[in-house]
Order: sequence, then C-alpha cells, then structure tokens
Amino acid sequence: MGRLIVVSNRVPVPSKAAGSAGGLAVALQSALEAQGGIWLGWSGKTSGVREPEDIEFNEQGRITYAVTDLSRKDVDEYYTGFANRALWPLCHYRLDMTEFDRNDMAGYFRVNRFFAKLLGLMVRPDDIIWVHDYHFIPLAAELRQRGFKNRIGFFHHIPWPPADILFALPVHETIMRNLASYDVVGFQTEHDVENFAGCLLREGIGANLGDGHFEAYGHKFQVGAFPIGIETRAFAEAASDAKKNPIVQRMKTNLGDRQLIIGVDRLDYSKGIGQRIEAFAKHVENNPASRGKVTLLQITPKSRSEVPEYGKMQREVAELAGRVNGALGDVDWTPIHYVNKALNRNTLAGLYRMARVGLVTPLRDGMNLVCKEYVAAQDPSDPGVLVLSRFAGAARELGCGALLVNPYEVDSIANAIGRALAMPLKARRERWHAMMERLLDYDVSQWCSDYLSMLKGTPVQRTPEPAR
Ligand code: GDG
Repeated sequence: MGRLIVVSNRVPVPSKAAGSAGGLAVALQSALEAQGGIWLGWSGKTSGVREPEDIEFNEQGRITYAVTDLSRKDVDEYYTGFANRALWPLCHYRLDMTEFDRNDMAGYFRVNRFFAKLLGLMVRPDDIIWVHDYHFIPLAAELRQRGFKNRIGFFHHIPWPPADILFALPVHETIMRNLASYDVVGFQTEHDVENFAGCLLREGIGANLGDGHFEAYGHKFQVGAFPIGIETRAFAEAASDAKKNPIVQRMKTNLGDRQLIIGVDRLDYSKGIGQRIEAFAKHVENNPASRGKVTLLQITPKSRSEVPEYGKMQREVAELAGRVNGALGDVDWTPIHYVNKALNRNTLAGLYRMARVGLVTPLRDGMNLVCKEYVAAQDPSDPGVLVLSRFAGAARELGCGALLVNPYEVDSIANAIGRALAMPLKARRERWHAMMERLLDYDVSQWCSDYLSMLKGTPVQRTPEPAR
C-alpha cells in the first residue's frame, strides 16, 4: 500500500500551532500520529507570490507537514469569502447569512486548482488521498482531470443541509458533481447522509444503488456516516493529571463551594452562545437560591475575525455577558467568567473535570467534540452532567446519558441546567457510564480506521450509530 496523504485547509505544524482551537485539527492530529503520512494545507500566512515549488516541508515523528502560503486575494476569496461566508453558513442551515459572491466562487475553484497542482507534484500512483472539509470539495475532480487514478476520499466535518437549502447555492450542481468524483464521501451522521442522498435524488442527479453505493455523473462512489471521536483514554488521563495544573488549582480556590458550569466553543454563531448565556441568566432568575452559588465559565477563543459576521458576534456576546453580570452579579459574585482566549489543552481537560455541568448547545453542529471531551474528562466516582443540543451530531451517540435540549428554546436550556445541578450522584453515574462506554468503544482511531478501510476497499468494522 502507498502512503496516506491528508489535505485540509489548516495544518497544525506542531511548533507553530500552540493553543490552536478547532475540532478538525485536534482529531486529525491524533489519527495521523498513529497512521503516519503527509499532511498538506495552507500555512495560515499570506505572501505576494505563491508557486508550487515554495511548499515548505517539516517532518515530525511519523507526520510530514507540507504547507504553502496563499496570496491575500486567495485568502479573501477562497477562505474568508466562499468557504466561510457561503459554504459554512449554508451547511449550518443559515441561508440568511449566506453570501453568494461570484469573485469568491471563482477564487475558491482557483485555489482548489492550485492545491491539485501541488498534490500532482507529490502523489505516487499507489498513494491514498484523504481530503477534509468544505474548503476542498473540488479537489478530486481537479485531480481526475489531470489523470490521477488514486483512491481519493472526502470527509465533510460539518452538517450537510437538505436539498432545499443546498439548491439555493448557485453552483450547487458543480459541488454535487465534484463530490461524485471521490471514491468515498463521508459524513458525521446518518442524518447528513440522508440529506446528501436527498440532494442527489431530488433533481435526478444520481441514483441510489443500495448499501451506501451511489452513482452520479457517470461515477460510482460510496457514502457513509463516520461519527468523529476523540482520544478518549488519553483525554481522561490528561483530565485526571490536571489536578496539579496551576490554572486549574487557582480556579478551584476561586470557586470555593460554588458549582461550576462550563461552556467551550470557538466564537461562532453556530454554537448558540447567546441563547446559552440567556438560559443561564434565566436559571439564576428562576432560582433565587442559586445566586452566589453557581458560576458559568465560558471559554471562547476568537475565530475567523476577518469575517464581518464574526466581528459583530464578538461584540454582541461580550455585551450580553457584561449585561448579565451587571444585572445579576454582586460585590462578591461574578456569575459569568467570559474568557476570550485559547487555553492549553491540559488546562481545558482539568476545567472540564471540575465542572458539574457541561453546557453544549450549538444551534447546528456537524459532530461537536467539546461534549465528548467533557464526558471523557469526568471523575468516574463523581461525574458531572452533560446538557447537549439535539442539533449537535453527537446527540445521537450521547443521547443515552445527556440531557438533550432544544438550543433555540431558552427555557428548555434553563430547565435542563436546574435539573443537571440537582441531579443525585446515582443518576449522574448511570448517565455518565452509558456515554463513556460509547466513547471508549468508538474513539478517533476507530473513526480513522473505519474510514480508511472503506477508502481502501477493505471490509469496514463499523460500530453503528446507536438508535435513538
Ligand atoms: C468542526 C465541526 C466537528 C476550543 N477552545 C479551546 C480549544 N478548543 C478545542 C476543543 C475541541 C475543538 O477545539 C472544537 O471542536 P468542535 O468539534 O467542538 O467544533 P469545531 O471547531 O466547530 O469543529 C464540528 C469537528 O470539526 C470535528 O470534525 O465535531 O462539528 O464544526 O477539541 O477542545 N482547545 C484549546 N484551547 C481552547 O481554548 N487548546
């Protein structure tokens, strides 16, 4: 078998990616470390000229990182523009926020051609190529046009929308045609697979050949759901070891006998942070006895600040947290600790463990790794409770133990917070065990090997999604 070549927009070259937040990087890093391979993507830097020869290689352990700069125009059109102002909101069912700009679209396809050229320089005939996320949908079609016959797979980390939403995208047909050029198209959940199949069948674009096989535009390919996971055991250990971490210790002293609720999200409108803060405020208003007894720690590193919608949201969330603190706080009690920077991963693990409630309420999320990390980090003898949005991909797997909420309904979240804080130890343990069992059973290495088995055409040892 040849080498594995992974392509994703950002590549967390170890020495340069301290404190970075983002689910894809976290998951792929652990998967590739086990497997070994080449990881190609954007360096995160802009420079005037970019030539395929300028690619920078950096070998660390079993991974060779290969990164390239992009021009300012490339970044504006491909990344900030089409990927993050069209595809991201569209896939998160936010047509109201979706911007269709012709120049951005052209830039997106241009940068994909550029990456196909880069790949063309390094690919050997028996290499396997695994492309990640919405930034690179056209990559396989570009490679096929150049005559590459390698096995090429695509994994979509974010939700796949229903046909009525996708078809609002002017280039939706090209996008569907591009996806049909892969050998395997992977999604997070069966629900995404159903939406994708619906898009294929709606206008007679393709045919369902059964058992996950589809045909469209003259290509046959496989489609499957592969719920991404975390390194469950390693994360649990990190959380347990974090007792000695100075930030964790300071937080513990600070907290005293107050109960901690934790929220951790990139600052993104898909994460439902505003509704969550309002729900927390409502819980305190409805339960006067909880005043001074509970703290919400919301860790929210800034993300995509160059996209205007994100800048606006940064101001709104900061104002909201400030308003709630002003209205409900006291001289000796700040209800919400709002932290706008990325923390070290071990510190995060220790803070999750300290929290009685993990509050994860995205309006729409492909999977959501934070909820899985929260569960893995708990102390088995005294675990906390997960409050989870029914619209996170993870709801299917963790519905066995989490309190599922409708993230649009502030009252529903507020009630769940009350229930979680009051839950007796026995019930907390039972719920936690059910979730932890699933996370141990299906972790990120299982996700990776299942996907790659399908891509290599070997039998897949699938652990099916639990039925709800
Ligand atoms: C996309 C999809 C899908 C957050 N703050 C800090 C920090 N993080 C880490 C978390 C977690 C990751 O970032 C976030 O992952 P999520 O999965 O929750 O969300 P997205 O970034 O939107 O990820 C998502 C994922 O891709 C994988 O397929 O699950 O649905 O949207 O690991 O811990 N890490 C550190 N400091 C922070 O302050 N070190």
